[in-house]
Amino acid sequence: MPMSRRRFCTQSMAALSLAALSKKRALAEALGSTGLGDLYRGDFLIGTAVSNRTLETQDRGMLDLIAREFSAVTAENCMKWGQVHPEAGRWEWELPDRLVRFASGHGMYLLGHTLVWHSQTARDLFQAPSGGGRISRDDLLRKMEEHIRTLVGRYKGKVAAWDVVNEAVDEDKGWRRSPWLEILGPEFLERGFHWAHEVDPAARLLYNDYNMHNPGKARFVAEFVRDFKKRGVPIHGVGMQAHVMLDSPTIAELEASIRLFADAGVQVHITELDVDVLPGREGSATSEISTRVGYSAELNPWPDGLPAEMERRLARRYEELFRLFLKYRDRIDRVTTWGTSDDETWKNNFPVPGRTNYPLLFDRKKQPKGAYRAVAALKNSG
Ligand code: 9MR
Repeated sequence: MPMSRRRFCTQSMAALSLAALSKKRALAEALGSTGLGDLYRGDFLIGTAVSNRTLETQDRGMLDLIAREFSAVTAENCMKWGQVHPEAGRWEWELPDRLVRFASGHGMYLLGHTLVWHSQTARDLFQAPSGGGRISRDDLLRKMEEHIRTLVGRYKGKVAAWDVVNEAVDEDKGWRRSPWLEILGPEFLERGFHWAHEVDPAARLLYNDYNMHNPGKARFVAEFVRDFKKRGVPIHGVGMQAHVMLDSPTIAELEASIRLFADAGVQVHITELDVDVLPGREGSATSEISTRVGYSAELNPWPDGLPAEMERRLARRYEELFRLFLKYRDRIDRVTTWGTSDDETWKNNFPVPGRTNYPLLFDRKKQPKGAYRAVAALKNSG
């Protein structure tokens, strides 16, 4: 086991207090099963994203399921700039605080998502404080530093890893032309990593993006990661979101990217795994958040349940993905699905609104699906 992974495991084990451990065990026993997180302990963490709805309603059923099945949780929305810091001087701590308490209470590894992103920002983020016009470089740097210091500082020692920068690369074109890039240049990335590290030196810091199987994008990311490491910018991991479909990307494409990032000297986190089973249209195979495709019944063929053959295909897809992840268990720290049960997935509304999708491991009644059993069987069968 390489050094970084050993250190990482020791850290997460230390975080697992005895009280939390026995609570988790009692819960697993009461429910009569061992969760995926336990099955994969020793390989990598198994995570899920926690929705605002779950935190707002304190949905017991969902929270118990998450505590039993997973060893890591990500803030799906509640720590994004626009939600936690909707305008200068205003912070909304209620939901992130609840998530932090839940994760600490169950000894779970907590992912902060995300410090710097072009989407879901505060409305006034890129406006000059005096009103009118675009913010200056110095003012934006000041805002960014204050945001990172406040957020990372509040959860120091509680958030184990941060997605410091999200989606800053534009497929084959290099840096994404976001306001961050236009105002600050690519330097904004390293500033973010340095500030987060200064505030919480123990937190693991990640760069996170989608379509990381795209060789052009992956090469670009691996190159700046190498450059960061050479120049002492504190980056510890690359997050491959992995919003995939049944047939694409191929396992070979994903494998090539995992190797590329591992060779660049960082750990890999699979950060937002889900498998879209619905028919696509041009544009639907991307996770670019601005993509929209109009609704039509032919794009929503299974509103009342997924046919058995599709369930089997979904299970086979999850199985081949987890086989790949297990092959790289020394380089992969965590595999997180983007949500727990099919009723809460963003894929019901993206890129086509109002569909019935089936991308996760638990169905709409929170029951484990064939895909879950396939993932569990990889461990149960030794
Ligand atoms: O799952 C999130 C959804 O609830 C939000 O409406 C959406 C808005 O931007 O963001 C979703 O999560 C995204 C994540 O933060 C970054 N990678 C892509 C995810 C899916 O859009």
